[in-house]
Amino acid sequence: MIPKFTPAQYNVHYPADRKFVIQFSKRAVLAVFGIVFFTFGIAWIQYLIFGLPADPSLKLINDKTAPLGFPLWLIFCHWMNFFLLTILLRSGLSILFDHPRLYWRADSKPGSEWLKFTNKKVSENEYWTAKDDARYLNPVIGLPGYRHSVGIARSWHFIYVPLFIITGIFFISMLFLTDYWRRVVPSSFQVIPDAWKIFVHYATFNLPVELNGYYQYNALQKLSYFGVIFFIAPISILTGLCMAPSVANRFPWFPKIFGGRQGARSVHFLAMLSFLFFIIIHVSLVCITGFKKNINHITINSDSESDILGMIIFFIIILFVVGFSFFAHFISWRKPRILQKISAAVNGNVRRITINKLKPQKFFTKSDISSYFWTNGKIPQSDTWKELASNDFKDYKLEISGMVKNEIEFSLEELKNLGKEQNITMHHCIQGWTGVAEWGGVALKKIIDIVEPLESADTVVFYSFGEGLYGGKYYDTHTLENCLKPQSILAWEMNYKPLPVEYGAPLRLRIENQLGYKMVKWIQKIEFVSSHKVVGKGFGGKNEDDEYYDLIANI
Ligand SMILES: Nc1nc2c(c(=O)[nH]1)N[C@H]1C(S)=C(S)[C@@H](COP(=O)(O)O)O[C@H]1N2
Ligand SMILES: [Mo]
Repeated sequence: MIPKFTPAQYNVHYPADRKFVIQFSKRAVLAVFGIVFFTFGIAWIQYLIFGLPADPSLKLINDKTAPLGFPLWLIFCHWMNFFLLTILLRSGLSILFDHPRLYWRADSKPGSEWLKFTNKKVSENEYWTAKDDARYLNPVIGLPGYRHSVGIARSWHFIYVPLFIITGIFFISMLFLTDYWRRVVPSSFQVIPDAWKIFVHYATFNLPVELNGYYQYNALQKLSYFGVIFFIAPISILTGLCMAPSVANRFPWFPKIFGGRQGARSVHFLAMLSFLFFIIIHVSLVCITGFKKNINHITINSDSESDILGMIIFFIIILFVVGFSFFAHFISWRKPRILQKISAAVNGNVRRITINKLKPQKFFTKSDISSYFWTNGKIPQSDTWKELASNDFKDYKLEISGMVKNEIEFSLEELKNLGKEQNITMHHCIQGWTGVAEWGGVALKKIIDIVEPLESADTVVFYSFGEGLYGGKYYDTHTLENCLKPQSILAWEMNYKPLPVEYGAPLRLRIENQLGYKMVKWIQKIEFVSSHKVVGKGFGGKNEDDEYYDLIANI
């Protein structure tokens, strides 16, 4: 199942330091303890002073007015969601661990996290990349787990998200098309004090009267189901959507609802935690309150204790889900190109018919510039680059070749004489961090006009002096069309100062409608070709070749 890693891959996926730690900020710890102490404390005070409140379930014991049982569509949605959540949660964690820090601020500044899974303190004078910072996740928990599997994890996540949304829409429609909404939508605000009374029972280790779930849920149960269906699930979907840079770029107000791009990422994680918390309590209570009976409810819609068909179906479902997890790992490691292709097809098409029809907006100003900006990429080790760097790149020549009428070399001076474009933009790394910076440099269009690409040249390749994660030259490709966009520049300036070495000196790409990995740093040369298929392994870039990232990363 696990592929034979090359030594380079082995080092990446099994780093020497594999452990992760869970570190909450002081404020987050205070908030969590505050909530727990407050709720449990008040429950106990009430219990000790006023005694156990009357159990609101008593009046419901013989109430059979709500629609009873579990129709087939509901059973289907229940298990479908169970299956989908195993994939979404596990792949989501794998994505998270590629940048194991959660923030509220858009600059993703180390030190400002409310939760992180690493104890690494990032110091100002050390070159510590976001890739170095990724943590190893056990593949039993993560899909696919290990380190740096964000490309594959994203494929799983995004292939299954549409199914989750469709199931949700179908489920909620059916609730309201039938009478079943009455089982999960509280009919009055009385449900809140009633739920509290039940909570006081549980919190003080007094089990409330147990209602048969076939006919009735108790108030706390009803409120939790209502919350999961109408709050947690929609919030997961909305925060997921507004984390997409292509959405944020067109509807800047949307992520602001959740406190910006990183806020949305944090809320997305909190929604995942809520799901996890709900599942743990739900499954425990299903077990405690009569496992066999409960399973018969939700598999064969039978209230009998003796039927064993329900158990058989249950075990088949569990076997399927576990079997699928193994299958998912097999695909992830042995056939990742399939995932890369399906994910590109699904999301490429969804994007084509929706978001691509709208123009992104410019909306950052000088005051938005981040005080911290993560780095990625291996600083070039070649003697050529080091020599050039030692001389402030005075001898640097950018070589432009391939399918052009005029092959040419530019010195930095000559490039600067072509004029300067400046943009303030938010950089989105596929790993999850963001940062706002100003970039200044020459529009690629100016260079393209000079070199005059041949009719058949369709793709522009940017080669770096530096290496990729597994060795070999870092490169990436862009369509000629995209390079001609006004916000596609070769930058030599960052935040109004000469581009620092760590950020890609002497020249780096800024193609503002793309994700971070498409922006090659430490550019050595540019080549015009007929298609991305003729370069490297043929998938459009170093990360596309080795990490199964998308060829098109429009944002
Ligand atoms: N040469 C080279 N360029 C690269 C990379 C790399 O590994 N090597 N990483 C890319 C990725 S994944 C990101 S997010 C951005 C990071 O740019 P920054 O270091 O300026 O933040 O650079 C991109 N360009
Ligand atoms: Mo990145």
